[in-house]
Amino acid sequence: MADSGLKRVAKKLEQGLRLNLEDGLSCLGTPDLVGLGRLALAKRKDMHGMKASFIRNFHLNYTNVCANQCTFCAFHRPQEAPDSFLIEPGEAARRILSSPVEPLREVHVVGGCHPGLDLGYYLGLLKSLKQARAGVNVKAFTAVEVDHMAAKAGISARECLIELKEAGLDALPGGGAEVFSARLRQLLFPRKPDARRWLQIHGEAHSLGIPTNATLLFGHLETPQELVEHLLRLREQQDGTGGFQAFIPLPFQARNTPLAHLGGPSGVEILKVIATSRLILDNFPSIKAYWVMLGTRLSQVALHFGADDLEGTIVHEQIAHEAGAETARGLTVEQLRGLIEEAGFQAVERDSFHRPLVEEQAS
Ligand code: V47
Repeated sequence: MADSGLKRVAKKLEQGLRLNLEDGLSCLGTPDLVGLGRLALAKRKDMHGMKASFIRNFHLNYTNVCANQCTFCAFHRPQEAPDSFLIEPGEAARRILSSPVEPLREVHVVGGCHPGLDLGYYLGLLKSLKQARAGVNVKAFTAVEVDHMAAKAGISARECLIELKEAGLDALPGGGAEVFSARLRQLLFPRKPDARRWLQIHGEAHSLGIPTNATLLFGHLETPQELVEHLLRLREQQDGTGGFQAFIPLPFQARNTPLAHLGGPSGVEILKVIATSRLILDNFPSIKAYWVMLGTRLSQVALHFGADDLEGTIVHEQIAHEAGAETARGLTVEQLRGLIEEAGFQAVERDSFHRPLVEEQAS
């Protein structure tokens, strides 16, 4: 290992010490990609051995109407746009009933902040999905959507989460975090709730026994320092409230956005962020290689750089594809198993709570 910064990181890891901002910057800045990967692989093996997980799931985007109009997003539409849509609860149920994935374990539900929806819509959507498929888990609504629906209903985020849980909410997805930087928020997503609010809503969810995920949108205008600070704030939140299950780094998909000229991060940058996340987020059980945004080929490599989960079958992804993602809209279980096994790992089917399914449950 030629790089002195990475040597220091390796030594701290050997001594069981936590990485700090300087260490994170050394990881991102190292020319020794393979050396960094080795450290992350060792950490990943300590936590998961050679297992890599996935879930039979279905991504449902119930509306593309969004008041936030973030600059990095190609999915949102104004309500009056000819291609805006809103899926009613009954139609959502029909869609998951006709999903080709059997048995479906999880529905991942995310949408825009539609100004016309009230809390009744969200509760109805959850109930309808739960009724349509007995036993399915629903991972729904980012902290940004929870903030939006609570404000509209005139209740606190906590009260809102309690109602959602009673209607069938099992977990919160990790979207909407973007980058915890006031500078970038001002530039790219000024209408979204700030980092403090995003973290507070996740903390409330954890205290109610609702597990959540966290994301980072990277490869646009963020500095390495902003990126590492994002990871450190997540680690601090997890120390306090403990309910994060997985971290999902989202490489910026630039097409059809006002930032198309930026192009998005390179393969090397993506692998460095995955590895750095694994090393800094020592209290996060899982790091997902989100194949939709990484591509299936790089996702296989990411398993060697700290990732331990490939998300799932997904079936019909929309957000990344509106922004030019060239991957399939969904993968079959056989394809997911094939990707994992070809990369040299043991494929493990899991449920929404990252518990491995035993053979007969998994078939
Ligand atoms: O919230 C929007 C981001 C998120 C772009 O929790 C973009 O298990 C890249 O959060 N380029 C949605 N990213 C995806 C997401 C997710 C995906 C898979 C699993 C889980 C989970 C969560 O995508 C949005 C936003 O942060 N996003 N536009 C873009 N152009």
